[in-house]
Amino acid sequence: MPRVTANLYALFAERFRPRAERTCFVAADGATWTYGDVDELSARFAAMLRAAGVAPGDRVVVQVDKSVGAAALYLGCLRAGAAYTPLNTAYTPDEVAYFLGDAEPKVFVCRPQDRGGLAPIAETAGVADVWALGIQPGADAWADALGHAPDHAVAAVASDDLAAICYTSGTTGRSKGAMLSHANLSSNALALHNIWGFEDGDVLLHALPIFHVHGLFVALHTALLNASTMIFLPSFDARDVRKRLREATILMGVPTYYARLLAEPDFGADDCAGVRLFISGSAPLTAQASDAFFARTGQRILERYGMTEAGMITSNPLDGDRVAGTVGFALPEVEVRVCGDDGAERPRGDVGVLEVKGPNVFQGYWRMPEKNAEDFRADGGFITGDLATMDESGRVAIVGRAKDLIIAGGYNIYPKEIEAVLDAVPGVRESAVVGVPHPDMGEGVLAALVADAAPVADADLQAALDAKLARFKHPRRFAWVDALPRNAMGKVQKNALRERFKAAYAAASAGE
Ligand code: MLC
Ligand code: AMP
Repeated sequence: MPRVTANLYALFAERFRPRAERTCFVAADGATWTYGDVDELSARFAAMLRAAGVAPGDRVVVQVDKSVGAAALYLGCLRAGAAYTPLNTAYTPDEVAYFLGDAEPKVFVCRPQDRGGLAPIAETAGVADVWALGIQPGADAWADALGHAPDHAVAAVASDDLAAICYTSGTTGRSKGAMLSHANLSSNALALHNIWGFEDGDVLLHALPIFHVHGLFVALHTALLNASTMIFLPSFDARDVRKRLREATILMGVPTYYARLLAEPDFGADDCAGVRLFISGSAPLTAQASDAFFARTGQRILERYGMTEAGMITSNPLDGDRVAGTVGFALPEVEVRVCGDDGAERPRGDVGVLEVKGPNVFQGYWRMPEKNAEDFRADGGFITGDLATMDESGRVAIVGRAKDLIIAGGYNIYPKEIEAVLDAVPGVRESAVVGVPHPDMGEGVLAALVADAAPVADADLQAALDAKLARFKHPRRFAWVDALPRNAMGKVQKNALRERFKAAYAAASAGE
């Protein structure tokens, strides 16, 4: 039964409207927006979306730089009942073409500088409207929104109606749209706001991108629920973040953020004096990094674990032991179990695949019934593909991945996608892509290649990658081998490659 109160925006508004005069966003240049301003700007975007014919359930695909306008557009989509579908700004036109064809949005919003190149792609995909959105109101959709009278209505939705579709790459090489409902997002936001003890006066230092779950849902939602001020930085720069930490009480980041803060000379307790909570997730935080941060600042980073398909799943406790190398306990109302391939729960302490059930678990992959049949148990449990252990107290540690996935700087990279591009390069017989330790990004991407005859020039491999894939996915190391190691079944032994090339990035620096 559709209800206004089931809309995630209604939950935020209920919390922040009584505090409308409070500062919501402080931009990098010091410009500020109150909660009242953001409420109104989102109502203008909602009016513009409605005027463009966007109806509840329609997709709005967005590939823009982080800005207050982008956040207000997201909130406008919630108000209009549209399914917000964010894309990483690093994706190439080729990748965008796939997303537009798959999501079939009513509106595609891109960066002003990309519009010329992407409009024909959107047209081919049958998208009715292409808008450009810059980081300031200019000759763009932000300025157009300001020309619309605010439409304060909030669409009535059912709790399982879609609020967002977030694409995640897949082991098959085809990206999948994870369908997240209003109830998925609101239940997770409320749980995190509660367990992380948000207080009046908390200020969030928001340096994450807002096209993925971490920055868009975990960080933004908890702050909105608390009517907290967000210091809204366009991206993570260790020096800027260090400076702005003095105004913040909470920082959320991927492990690379903490590695980069630790790499700052003299970074220490003085920088963090006002911060009550450092949170890490999206990739494993090593016990070594956690201990180094503790030694330097006196603060133990709180590590939590989640994924696009289920939002946050487990968290170390706010009060109580934050144990390095573990991701803590299931969130309230969330059930996790460590299972064998047959779905039977393993004895405590044994390694198995983590399965999750609860109000946070997504509605399935967009238009992929076969994938949904594979990844869900009959009781609604979702198979995460992460290998985990659970102790007697319910504390979970992520110990590996059953899925062939690399995580670099908090971005997921699926080897299959890269192998398909490399295998198609003339002169390449076959390839295998693995993640190996990287001092800055956690993992670095390495391609082992077998040549038909002589090795292909790096420039030719690079040209093929440039044409197809976002740069963060590109291998920065190519290793030519006589043959790929295979087991008796003929399957490539990626562990052997990871072991052989484990030092490939040992001397790499940030961004290399
Ligand atoms: C940038 N580059 C990367 C990269 N980010 N390479 C690998 N992995 C990454 N994550 C490359 C670029 O392609 C570019 O290469 C070069 O680095 C410099 O680009 P940049 O944009 O200046 O990089 P930088 O600002 O240093 O960015 C690194 C970063 C950023 C770690 C700060 O990637 C980041 O903010 N990551 C956060 C990701 C995140 O939000 N993950 C959450 C997913 S949700 P070239 O060759 O072009 O120069 C999720 C669920 C959960 O996982 O549990 O939270
Ligand atoms: P994504 O699909 O981008 O949402 O990434 C989700 C994946 O990130 C999970 O399935 C895990 O493999 C990984 N992940 C997230 N948080 C952690 C963590 N704290 N420790 C280890 N892996 C993590």
